[in-house]
Amino acid sequence: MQQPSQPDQPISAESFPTDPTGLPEATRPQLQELADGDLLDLRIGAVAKRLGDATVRMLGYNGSIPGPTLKVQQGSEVIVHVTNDGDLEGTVHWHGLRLENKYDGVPHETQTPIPVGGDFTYRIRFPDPGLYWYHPHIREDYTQEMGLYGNILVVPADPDYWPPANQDVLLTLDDLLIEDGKIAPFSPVETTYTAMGRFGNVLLISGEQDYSLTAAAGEVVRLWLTNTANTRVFNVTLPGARMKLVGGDSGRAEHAEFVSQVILAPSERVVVDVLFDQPGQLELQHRTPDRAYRLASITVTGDPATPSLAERFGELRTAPELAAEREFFDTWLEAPPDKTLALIAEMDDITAPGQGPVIYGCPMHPEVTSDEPGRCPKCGMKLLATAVATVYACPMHPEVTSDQPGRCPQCGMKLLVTALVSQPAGREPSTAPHGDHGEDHAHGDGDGHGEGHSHGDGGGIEWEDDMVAVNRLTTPANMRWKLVDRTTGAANAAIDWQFTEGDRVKIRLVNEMDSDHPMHHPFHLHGAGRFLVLARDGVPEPNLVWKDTVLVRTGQTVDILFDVTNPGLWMAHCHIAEHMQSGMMFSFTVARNQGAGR
Ligand SMILES: [Cu+2]
Repeated sequence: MQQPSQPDQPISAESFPTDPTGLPEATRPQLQELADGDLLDLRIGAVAKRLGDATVRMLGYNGSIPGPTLKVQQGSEVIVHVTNDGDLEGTVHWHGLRLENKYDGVPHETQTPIPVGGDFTYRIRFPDPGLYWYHPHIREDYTQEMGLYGNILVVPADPDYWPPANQDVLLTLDDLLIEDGKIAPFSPVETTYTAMGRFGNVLLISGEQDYSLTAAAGEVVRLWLTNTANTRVFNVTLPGARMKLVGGDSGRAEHAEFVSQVILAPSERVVVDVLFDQPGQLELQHRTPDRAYRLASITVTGDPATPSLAERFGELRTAPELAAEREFFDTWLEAPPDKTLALIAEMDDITAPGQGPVIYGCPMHPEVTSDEPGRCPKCGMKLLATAVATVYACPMHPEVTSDQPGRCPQCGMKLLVTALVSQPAGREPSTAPHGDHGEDHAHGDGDGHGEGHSHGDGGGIEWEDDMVAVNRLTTPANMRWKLVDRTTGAANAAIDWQFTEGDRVKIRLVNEMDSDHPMHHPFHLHGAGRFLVLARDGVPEPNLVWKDTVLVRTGQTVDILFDVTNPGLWMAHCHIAEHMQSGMMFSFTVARNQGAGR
């Protein structure tokens, strides 16, 4: 196997450029309908993006954030000529597509990175209907946060594949970390925020802070949702309208199902149909156990929908191709796993002071302290050492610290007792999105979509960054995320799985609590195939859908059945950008099946 793509080549600059002066303003994504054999030019370049009163420098495909939406026919192939005028070398990964290996966009393994000023031509195929997306695969923590993502809608060959809908609305769900009117700084040489991933404090829905849409009373709107955030998990609800789950990562669901909320981990897709039965003003929301955030405002007008699909909305269809998979389901459920992969973290004592007395505390639970190293009884996280001394710091300028109370010389703000020291490894206010869209609603009571079971309040999901001070200091050097093959003991790039085209492989993903920082991970497999979730914590998956990413909650065990179809060298990784960048990935090979005649 070739050298893994980590670490990325450092570039020699103090920081990435941040000045938006003179740049074209980011536009909204264009819909690009492409026929078989069509050519699309896709240019990566800098744009100026207005966010409230601030204008920041971001990156876009063809000048828009998100990039253009590609609408293509199932079974077709298109040619995409990519020009890189971005900030660093790049590739384009076509997420979820089972395509030819050499166009998968994995740097060094399947293609040479496209240098700044260079170009590359991809031929991409669409064997499966549904919703997919594209994004870079180098310094994804930076490039994806900067706006490099776009959707692909693959129209099924079977016109009756989806139930009828009046309109299609594609929404990318993202967040961006803004500090002092600027995008929080990135290091060009290393990924930061590797513990929790970089949570944003501004939500961007299809690139907009205030997304709005209009529907007619009685209309059925199909919402095509993609989570393009670095680490934030979204729980989408639409109070006042009926919502029907119809599809997921790769195509339709086994059963259409009425739901009150849908959860999307980074890179996951969900397709829901929504019936707006009466005129009024509604809000699409992201609900955590503590808060509700507005994702979009929806105006439902009094004009009657044409045609009226209200009646047919009540139909709950079953997909025959997935019903067929049910026939063998019990056999796979009972079979021992072919591969077992543990998801764990190793964290250095990054807050450890050099000398003097120390106490140990949990960064997530400041009330938990101990005289000795150990783990937090509440969340299992490694207790971090801190000096028993008080340090004061400016909340706006973390570089300003003092051992005395006082005021910040830069902004005059009162220095606060910090996190890091006085309260062991302490807790700061989280980076919960605020401002226009961070509306505090009544307590969401989390009426459970029924996925998996819960560990702690968040259901095994870190909904916000509750340890900002520590998180900011974590890098691949002091925080190592690992995928460990429990059979061979190999970790990350040392894992050497080999499959053959046509294989079906049962993989067990174990998110171990015995880890320095137990946390959820969205596990992604590249286009060597696609998989079904068999069971979560032993509970058989009630509604199947073909997937490329599965959320493995804290402490959870998820069994998947991987249908291996495409030969080549493919990646498996956590889709929290900062976790992948800190090494939580490996590649595996799929040999061509000589007898398959493909
Ligand atoms: Cu992860």
